[in-house]
Amino acid sequence: MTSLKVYADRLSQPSRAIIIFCKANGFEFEEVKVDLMKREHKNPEYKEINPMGLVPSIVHGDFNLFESHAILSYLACAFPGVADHWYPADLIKRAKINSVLDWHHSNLRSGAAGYVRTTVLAPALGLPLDPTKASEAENVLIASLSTLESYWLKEDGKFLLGGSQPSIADISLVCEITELELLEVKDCNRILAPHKKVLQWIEDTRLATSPHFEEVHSVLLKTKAMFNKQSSEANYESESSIRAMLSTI
Ligand SMILES: N[C@@H](CCC(=O)N[C@@H](CS)C(=O)NCC(=O)O)C(=O)O
Repeated sequence: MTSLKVYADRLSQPSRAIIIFCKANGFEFEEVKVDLMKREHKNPEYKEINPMGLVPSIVHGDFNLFESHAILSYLACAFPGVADHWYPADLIKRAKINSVLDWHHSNLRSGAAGYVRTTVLAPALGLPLDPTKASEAENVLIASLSTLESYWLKEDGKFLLGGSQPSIADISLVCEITELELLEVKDCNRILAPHKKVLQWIEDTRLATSPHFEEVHSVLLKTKAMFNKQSSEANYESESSIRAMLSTI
């Protein structure tokens, strides 16, 4: 069997999406940690794999690939036995999933990643806090969450585009939003609590990919506890600020 290596840091949203997808589908793969805090993604050896110096990336046999959406669709097609709902063979269903993924990168991701980077992550990255950029990112994030509710989650199914089972887009977008776990609880609540459909969809995606979802997210909970100088058992069900909001639905 051709070997698969996933180069990732679980603190990175797209890295988590790839790892959860591989685990949920029972792939045999090696996870190679590229430590973002140690700036290992800028090492020349890693840049041989991903010249952009970002995570995630994969090596499958002698084929290298970066960009998480491209990786997810490649893996869904390259490995036999991946259930059709992840990346349907039907051309129109597939095109719609690609449409959500493209929307994600220019909307939800720039808002969520931008907000986290300019607030709680800035000190850890040795960057100054930037309230102007944080406020701009928050506006993009809130607009994106509203679009998720009013458009991408408008149909009856539990998942994006009315799906009754998750696709690669569900994992990708949910892992983007779970980065908000790192925020102070009041900020996480202010941004997410009004978006009830989004909260339920995150929970449904967790349940559909459990226990891998919880296991892959445990590092995020530990990091949040470290930021807040608290202890953590990394138990998603009891420590997730996002899940706690479900009780308000
Ligand atoms: N569009 C890329 C984004 C990759 C990306 O931005 N990765 C971040 C972590 S989430 C990274 O490696 N950041 C390191 C840096 O910017 O120096 C994907 O979906 O794979």
